[in-house]
Amino acid sequence: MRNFSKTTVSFFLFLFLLFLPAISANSNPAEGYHDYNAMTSALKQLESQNPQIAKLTSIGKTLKGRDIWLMQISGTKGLSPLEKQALLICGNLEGDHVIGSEVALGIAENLIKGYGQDEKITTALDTRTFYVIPRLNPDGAELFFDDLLNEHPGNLKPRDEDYDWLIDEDGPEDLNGDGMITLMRVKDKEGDWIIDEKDPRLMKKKESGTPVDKLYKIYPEGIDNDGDELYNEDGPGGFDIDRNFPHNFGYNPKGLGIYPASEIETQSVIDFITRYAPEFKTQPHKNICGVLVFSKFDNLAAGTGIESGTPTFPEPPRAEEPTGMSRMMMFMGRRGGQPTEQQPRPTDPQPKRTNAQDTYLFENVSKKYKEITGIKTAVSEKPAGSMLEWAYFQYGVPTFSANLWSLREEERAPAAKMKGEADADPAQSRPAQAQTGGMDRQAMMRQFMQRSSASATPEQSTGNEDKWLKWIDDKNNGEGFVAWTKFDHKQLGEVEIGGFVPHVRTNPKADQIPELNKSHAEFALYLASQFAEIVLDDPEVKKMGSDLYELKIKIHNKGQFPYATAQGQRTGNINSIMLRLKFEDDEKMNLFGGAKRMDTPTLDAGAEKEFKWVIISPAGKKIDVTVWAQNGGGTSKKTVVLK
Ligand SMILES: [Ca+2]
Ligand SMILES: [Ca+2]
Ligand SMILES: [Ca+2]
Ligand SMILES: [Ca+2]
Repeated sequence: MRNFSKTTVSFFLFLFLLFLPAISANSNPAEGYHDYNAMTSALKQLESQNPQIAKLTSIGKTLKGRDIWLMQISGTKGLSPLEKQALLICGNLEGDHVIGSEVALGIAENLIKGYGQDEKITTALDTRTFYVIPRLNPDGAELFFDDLLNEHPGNLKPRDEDYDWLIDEDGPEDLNGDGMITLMRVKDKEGDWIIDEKDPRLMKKKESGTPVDKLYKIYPEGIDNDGDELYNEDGPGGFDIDRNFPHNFGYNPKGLGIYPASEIETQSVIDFITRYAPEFKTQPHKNICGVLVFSKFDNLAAGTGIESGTPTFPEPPRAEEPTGMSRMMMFMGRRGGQPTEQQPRPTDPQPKRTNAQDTYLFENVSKKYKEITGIKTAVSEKPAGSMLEWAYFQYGVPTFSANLWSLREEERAPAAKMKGEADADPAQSRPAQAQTGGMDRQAMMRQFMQRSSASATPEQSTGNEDKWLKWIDDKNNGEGFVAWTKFDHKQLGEVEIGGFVPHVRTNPKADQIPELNKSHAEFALYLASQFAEIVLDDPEVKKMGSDLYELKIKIHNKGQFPYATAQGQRTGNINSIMLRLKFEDDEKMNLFGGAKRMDTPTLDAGAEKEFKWVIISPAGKKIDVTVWAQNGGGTSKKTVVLK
């Protein structure tokens, strides 16, 4: 009888919970956002209504057959689109960071519709090209529009996350029927979590001496579908595109990709930027002089330069633990008993911090970003394997990323505004919900879940949970957190289900999009206006004697960025500024020392450089002077007559 009545209560509780969505009526976060079809039509319409300046192409097809769209925007005057210096804008790398694609689309719309109407935009498009990839990860983004709310940062490539030879066999379930996947907390003597006494909605790591009856385990909401005692360990697949770029790439395949740039999405954008095109006999998109990313990482409102996070590289073998090969070497080359030399640990050659000579540039742009957008702070994790890092550290151009939606100034402690806290690695300081659910059922689970930010479980954290709760309570009418509620779990017994509403900390409500579009279009215009412009001044000729002339040529950079960043020079990816003389008559004209071709790796903003030659030549002969500055406005030519 007793059992029966318990079941009855559970049944009524179940019925009650079934109708909960109608009662709580949290607004759908995807309302007012473009799903794949809507995004595609919006882009096609922009192109068809403005064919002179907008050109839409697909730079790749995802696993699910969706196009990765790229909109090229360039005015009808001036150089051809490929000859103009270009700004690449790329959004929605993380599947659930859909706001990035909305703002990228908004910028495209603003630029296209403003051409011929707004003077600033018209000038910008006649001197610059904008490449806009609004949604690099359309497969992942599509889950944002699903009826069931669940955060999914990766793409949709299936993968076996728990090495049980089954793929995507155990995804989460919405057990309490509230239309979203949150978390379950369950009392467990072996748990690592306790309820935070400051706010019982939050969980924190246990302390030494915590009584065992206060300990909890945390799981994503759902049941164990395959009976391996792991809960929701292998849901719909996915690799996080913004951790798949070939810089600072970790060896942990979970969530990052199988190898650097293993994913179609990553390959498509890298290929677009760097591909050699036989029809042009060059890399046509080397005109890209700057990159603006919208991703969960932020170096505009949050901070200045780019500081990498820590990828999960494996421990290199120590000298005292010889590997097969070194054991054999010891056997062949050394007598027994001779101590082995301590091998220094291999150092990672990939830069982790902004090149010191480029810091000012990031600082200046960050300052301007805050001024233009009014967004003064952002909380950002440190990137690892991100496009932000790759485009700067490997491709070598100034690269910036805005996360567009984050805790703002008033929610942050005043001291954190300066530095330090904003840069703190959240992995070190996250409260419980951060740790992707803290699946401590098995050591293996712990290992890969904690390593990966793109596991199949709900990514519930950006750190700062307490501040988000404050924001939800004070600024969001209390919407955004599902109160912990008891639930009778058929496998775990009594659990509580609750936690942050998916997407509330990643994407703002759609009514904020127009303002973000406007301010970021303004910022994109500013960024493109900063590129280096290498100008060839009028050459000076001085007659030094009969048939002897001095030729002086000056170039200067009238842009606001250096011709090449210090990092760009290091990568060797930025072509030097090349100056070349061509004589009208090579037989009768000769250089008195020096060379006809002079290369200069860079020129700072406002800087100038003078070149001098002494030429032996009959009077009246001509010299063609050409300056080729790919990252600084292209080719300039002048002709001088020796007299
Ligand atoms: Ca599996
Ligand atoms: Ca639920
Ligand atoms: Ca499994
Ligand atoms: Ca399972």
